[in-house]
Amino acid sequence: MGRLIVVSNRVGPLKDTGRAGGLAVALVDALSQTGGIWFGWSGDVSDEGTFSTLKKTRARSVQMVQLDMTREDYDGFYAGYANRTLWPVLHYRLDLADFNRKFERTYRYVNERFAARLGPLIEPEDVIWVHDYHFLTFAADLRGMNVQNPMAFFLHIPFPAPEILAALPNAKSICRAMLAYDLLGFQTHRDAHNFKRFAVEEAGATDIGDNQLRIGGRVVTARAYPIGIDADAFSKLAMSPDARRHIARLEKLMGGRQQIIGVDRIDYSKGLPERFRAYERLLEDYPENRGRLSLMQIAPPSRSELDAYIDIRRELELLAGHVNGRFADLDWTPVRFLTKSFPRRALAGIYRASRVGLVTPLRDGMNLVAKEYIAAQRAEDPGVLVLSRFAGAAEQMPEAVIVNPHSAEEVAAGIQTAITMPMEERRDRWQAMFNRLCEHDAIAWSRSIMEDVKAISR
Ligand code: GDG
Repeated sequence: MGRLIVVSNRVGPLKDTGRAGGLAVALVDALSQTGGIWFGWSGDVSDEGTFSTLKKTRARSVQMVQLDMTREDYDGFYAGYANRTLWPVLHYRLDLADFNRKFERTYRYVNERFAARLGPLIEPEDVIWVHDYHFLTFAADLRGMNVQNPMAFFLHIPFPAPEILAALPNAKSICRAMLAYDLLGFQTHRDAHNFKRFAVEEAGATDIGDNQLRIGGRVVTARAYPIGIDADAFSKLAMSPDARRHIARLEKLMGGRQQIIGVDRIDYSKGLPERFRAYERLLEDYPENRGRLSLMQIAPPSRSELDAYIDIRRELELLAGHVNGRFADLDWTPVRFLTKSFPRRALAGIYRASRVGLVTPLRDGMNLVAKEYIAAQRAEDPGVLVLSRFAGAAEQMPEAVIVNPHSAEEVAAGIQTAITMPMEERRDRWQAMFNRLCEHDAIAWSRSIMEDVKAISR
């Protein structure tokens, strides 16, 4: 086979991938197997936009190639259609979706422009692997330029039930465009199933079994490839001197209390207000925990230019203040809400020092925090993961305490189960999940997608 071309909204890093996490590790591994190009947005807004000179950086056999967007492209494509239309719809939040024809036009245009700029760099033997909801229509644009190379796609976020997606104007045409890929990868069986159902019921495809659809004389594969993390490296990170320093600092601060940890970008999909209310419920229903537990929520802000994100941050500040006002004592703060980010090493230590990992999204493609929390635990005295049934990770981590994040009562009971769980049960559950994480790690994930796409002969 020829080279690999990876396409994603943000590109890199090529070096020091450990800092950026499992996805970068997996993609750099895939790229360095064959050499290739990682293509995407530079992160810069300029007047030339997608007509700008390509920015190129090389590290051994892998080249990063990036281009700018204009302010208008950014507003319509990235802040608009990607994050104000597709993100809410694909996370089942029709109430937050902004259906704006101009956003959609700009989205299609930016996909076309990116395809037009990548086109001349493609060689006949190359395999192309495109990532995420920013580029649903990208393959269709390349096919329109008569590019025949094998093309794979991976969706990092959920693919909703057809009944939800049908509310998106032009959903059929987006789905037909997606069928220009040869291989479509999803986080879970449910997502892959939802896609196949939509493709059959609304977009004229035929399900021919074995994860395959037939459309216009072509066969397209659609199946689940749950993303993994670099479990071994993360586990080692949790024992690094930096992580140990954080563990020692926290242990001193906690003075024998147990810590519950949450780590999420501030996003309405992550179920943070529901989580704070569930924690309040825990302190109400199980008063013996007062003064003995604390919740630390690390929540780096994201997409702060969008109203929905400003609103949720305010709501969380109010809720944290409310719970603290109601329950705090001279020497005890029930909730610590930190709206900043921490280095990855520190995070690994913080996970390890926490007795409960609380991961309760309302919808999540996978949720890597759930996996990182497990990878960071020590075999002798592992913490317990409380996990939303609506995180993709729940399909692969049934040994977690699985909860419905909409029910404060159920999440409170789940946390109570976690903090009172006997050591032997904690160990058994942890070991089963940790073994699975090591087997299905980030590199195994990208290799299985690459193997399947290479097997496709066009
Ligand atoms: C999308 C999908 C899917 C968080 N705070 C800090 C920090 N993080 C890191 C975590 C984790 C990553 O960010 C978040 O990953 P998630 O999977 O939880 O969520 P999304 O960002 O929404 O990612 C998701 C993922 O794509 C992969 O396919 O699982 O469902 O939505 O790695 O550790 N990292 C550092 N400091 C922080 O404060 N260094």
